[in-house]
Amino acid sequence: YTFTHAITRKPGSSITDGLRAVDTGSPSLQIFLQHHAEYVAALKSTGACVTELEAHEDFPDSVFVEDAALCLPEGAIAMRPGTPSRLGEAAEMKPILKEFYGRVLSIEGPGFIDGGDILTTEREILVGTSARTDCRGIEELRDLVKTWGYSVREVKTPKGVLHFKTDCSLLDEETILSTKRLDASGCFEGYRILHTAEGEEACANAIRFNDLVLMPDGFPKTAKLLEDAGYNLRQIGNSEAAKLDGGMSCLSLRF
Ligand code: CIR
Repeated sequence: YTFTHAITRKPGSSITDGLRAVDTGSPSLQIFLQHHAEYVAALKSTGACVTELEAHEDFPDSVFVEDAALCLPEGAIAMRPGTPSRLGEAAEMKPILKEFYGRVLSIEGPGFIDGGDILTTEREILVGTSARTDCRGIEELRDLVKTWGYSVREVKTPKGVLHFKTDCSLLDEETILSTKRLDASGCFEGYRILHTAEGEEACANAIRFNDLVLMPDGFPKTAKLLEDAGYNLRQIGNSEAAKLDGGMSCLSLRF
């Protein structure tokens, strides 16, 4: 959770075509841009260097850069997003990653894997199978990172939840913020778990970024819990990303 860099991409006007599980109305580009600026400012306030890519109108969901790649200290890996409209985002991200990394690998397929299903902790890489990520994608990732000494553990994203990290986030080397429904699957044995408050499951997708924890605003009980636990919390507007099932982690690649 200590990072010197982040990559973000501005939302474009095609954001109104972004994918969503349930239609709760079209996101407003203007409000999304304000929230996005707040988010970028919070990342920058920790001293990190933040690359802000211009909007890519061909890919309505490309503001959610996290799904296109996995960034590790040893190298970056372009993912293979498991939904047709997002598949091309990985190839778009590759040249950008090459500006920072000598080594950029790719998931070639036939499997699929979205960055949102990957939680990297200090001891392992957890990857949830989901509607976007399958066993073959996870196997290919496992082979790629084995040489760098990482162990990949396959877990399950709860049914009806978009990504594994929709329901959890890493807060420090041993602590994970998780919904009760995900924790109930038993996948976090050995970690310290803080549960999102009842009815506030939608704030589980937070990020620890250097000294800050960024969390969507509007979840007061969980916010208090995190503040009481000693985290330096920054609450960021997320109403428009939430209409497209996005949260804090989706909006950046961090390394
Ligand atoms: C999608 O369905 O792919 C986007 N509307 C939301 C992606 C959110 N990304 C993430 O959780 N990592």
